[in-house]
Amino acid sequence: NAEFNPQALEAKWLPVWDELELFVTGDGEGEKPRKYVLEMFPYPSGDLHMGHAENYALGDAVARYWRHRGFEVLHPMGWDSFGLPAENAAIKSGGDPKTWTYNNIAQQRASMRRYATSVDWNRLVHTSDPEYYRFNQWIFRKMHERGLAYRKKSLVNWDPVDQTVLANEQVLADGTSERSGAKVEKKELTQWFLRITDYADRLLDDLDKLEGKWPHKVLQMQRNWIGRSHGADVEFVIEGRDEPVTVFTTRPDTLAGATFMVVAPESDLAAELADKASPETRVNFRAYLDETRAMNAIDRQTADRPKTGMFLEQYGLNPLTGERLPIWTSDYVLADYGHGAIMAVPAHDQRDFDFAKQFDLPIRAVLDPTRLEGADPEVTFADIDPATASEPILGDGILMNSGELDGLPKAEAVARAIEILEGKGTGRAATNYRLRDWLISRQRYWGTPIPVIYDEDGVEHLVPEDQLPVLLPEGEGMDLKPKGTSPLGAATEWRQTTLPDGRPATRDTDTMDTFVDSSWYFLRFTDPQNPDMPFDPEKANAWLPIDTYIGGVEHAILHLLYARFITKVLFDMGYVNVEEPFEVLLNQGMVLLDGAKMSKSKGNVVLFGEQLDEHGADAMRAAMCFAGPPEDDIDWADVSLQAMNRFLARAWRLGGDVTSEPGIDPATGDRAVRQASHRFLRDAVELFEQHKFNVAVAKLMELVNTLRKAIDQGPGAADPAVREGVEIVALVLDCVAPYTAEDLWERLGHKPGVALVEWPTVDESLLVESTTTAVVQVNGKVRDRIEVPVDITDEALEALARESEAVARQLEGKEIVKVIVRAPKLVNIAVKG
Ligand code: ANZ
Repeated sequence: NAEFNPQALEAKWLPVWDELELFVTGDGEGEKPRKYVLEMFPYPSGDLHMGHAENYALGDAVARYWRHRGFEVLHPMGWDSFGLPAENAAIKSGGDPKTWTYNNIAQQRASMRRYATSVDWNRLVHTSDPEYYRFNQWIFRKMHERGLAYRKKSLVNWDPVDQTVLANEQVLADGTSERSGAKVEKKELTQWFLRITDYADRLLDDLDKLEGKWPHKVLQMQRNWIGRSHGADVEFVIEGRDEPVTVFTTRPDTLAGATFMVVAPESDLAAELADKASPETRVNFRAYLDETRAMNAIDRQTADRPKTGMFLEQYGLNPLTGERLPIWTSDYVLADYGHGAIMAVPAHDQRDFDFAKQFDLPIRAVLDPTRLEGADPEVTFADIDPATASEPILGDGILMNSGELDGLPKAEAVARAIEILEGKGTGRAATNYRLRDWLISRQRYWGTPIPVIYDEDGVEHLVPEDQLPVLLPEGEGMDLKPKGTSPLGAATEWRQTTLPDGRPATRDTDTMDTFVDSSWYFLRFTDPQNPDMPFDPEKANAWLPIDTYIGGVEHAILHLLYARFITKVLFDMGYVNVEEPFEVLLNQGMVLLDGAKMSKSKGNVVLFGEQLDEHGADAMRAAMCFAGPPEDDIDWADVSLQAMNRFLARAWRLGGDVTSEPGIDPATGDRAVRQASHRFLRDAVELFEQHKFNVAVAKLMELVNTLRKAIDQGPGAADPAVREGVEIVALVLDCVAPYTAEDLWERLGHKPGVALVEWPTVDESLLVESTTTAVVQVNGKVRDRIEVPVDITDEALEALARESEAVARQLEGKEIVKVIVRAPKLVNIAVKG
């Protein structure tokens, strides 16, 4: 018997598979039903890593499964190849981001081939190819035509040492830069935005359709990110000011409980009000503003931070009660949410409560929860009055101190308050979103040039479609070091251009956020070589939506939101006929080592290439599927690739032992062996479709054991049912360990290409259960379970039950008073003494 050698199998089958081109897919025009299976495409930052190994093992199991089930499967691959790491590597080494990127792609591609992911290699897409990014520019043009792309001045985080814009995540809690340690400043830049807020309602409402198909957690994260809240805009007259100030509140019912107002320190209103205050307050305000600017948004919103702020010496008037409300400024009010000003209701809002306690401001309750039906009669209002107690009243209650709202519960009071405000003309129902428009300008080199030019008056003009792509100039020799403006600004020749009418113009020197690239790549895969369009709508529609999208939860918010947004925009333009691109989303867990995330700094990185060399692709792939539910993290320290290879060898050896010829009717073989194989086939369908790959592999292991026994102990290697079973092993094994499966298939006397072999029809007559489990109870307590024929008689079942040792022990020295038998499921023996 030959030895199982995973490395030899790879060397043997890779060239054969290349030749056969098993996974080349048409345009979906065939008769077969279709599936589009996609893994999130990799960023080429070196070789593949263990996270990729998991992602592609799971995704490929799904793709291979559907092919066996008779579907035409689109399973493409590409690279998300623009972005900062390439640029930083180039700055460090003095090279060119392009060289670095395409070298890494070549390495990842070679690894992926060895890993045997069943992709259509004719459909490769690299987002840094001009053939791809020209359509980023095309989409930008189309969006601009529809008013969905616009320019606006905006404040960005600025690192004065590294001379670069920072993402919020790069600003540390103390307001310094993660890169240079410098105090981060805010700087105003004119930037391009995509109007995703126009789609906020659709992006939110359509999440309901994905319930049950996407992880609930991801849906919730998307909902929170969009952050829609319903409430009211309320106008407050300000003493000594012509225009009233509008505030947004979700609780107009609490209007009579407002005891002060707060404005965001960096709002225009705060500056204006401070200007009218005493000289001392003006100076203090400047200092407070500087402190606020140095802080990041996340810190500002942490609830348990001590409240800071100051009185601006101005007053507003409560539109309901006419009461004078002092106006304060504090950093817990954000300039870019709602109207950047609030009415503070300390009795019913935690932050306002903390602020009022800090600065000794009045607290007046307007909702009494003790008067609600079902309230605890022991608790009186005096016990919980926020004016004296240590916390506000946040929930429902009956309105009081509120004029005509008195006596109403919260929900009714909210509606009534809006009616009253509308009647007076001092307020109206309003909705607010946390979602902001998508800022896409980056002062970076390695990205898609923004296809806009400016004439001598600074007026913007889109680059005409027939002049696309705006090519990125060669990076070789270019100074890519951050210096405050985009490196493209230094490409003087590239920068100078002309308008169609011959007037001189200069190019926009920023590049696009690389999330633009990944927001539509899945559409390009349906028509990857199209020179005129991002894709032919007919081809895209033949495949859409993506049936299963597999990737890490780190993309739960931005990537998925942007991809959903661009899909909806293209839907509105008539290019695709679906509004949601991803039908089912599978978020795999992380691959950890000894419970910790792998990272270079911890020195605990398990290298993909080393694992592959040492144990082979099949053991890695099968182990990734077997390690547990795909959503859970895998601890690589608990995974044994040696053990997995022992299993694969066991499966593979079956092929050498089968002695019956192909083509003999398996129905003439052993029934019990056939039952095991066909029950496995039935279970495997459900398990693969529910992504329970680990259970599928466990059951495959059981079937291999059953077949080993059948060969060694009977009915023997010549039984056609044994051959049938081993063929089923090969076919299902292909989903998780394709090299072993292909070789096993060959050993059974077949031509190469097990990946395209169709799933056998399950013989239903073999699925009928002929035995069942009966429960034996003594005095109602379960004492034993016994396997019995489904057609057993009451008498025979009772006799079997009495023979059970566990039951006999319970009966010892006792008197049986009654025996109830319900064949074939239950025996209950009542005893006394
Ligand atoms: C009065 C009030 C009373 C409020 C009460 C809440 C409870 P969401 O749900 O997140 O939309 N708010 C409004 N604009 C703000 C800003 N720019 N910065 C910080 N806070 C702001 O929150 C809406 C509530 O957050 C609003 O309702 C307002 O406080 C506050 F018992 O108004 B509320």
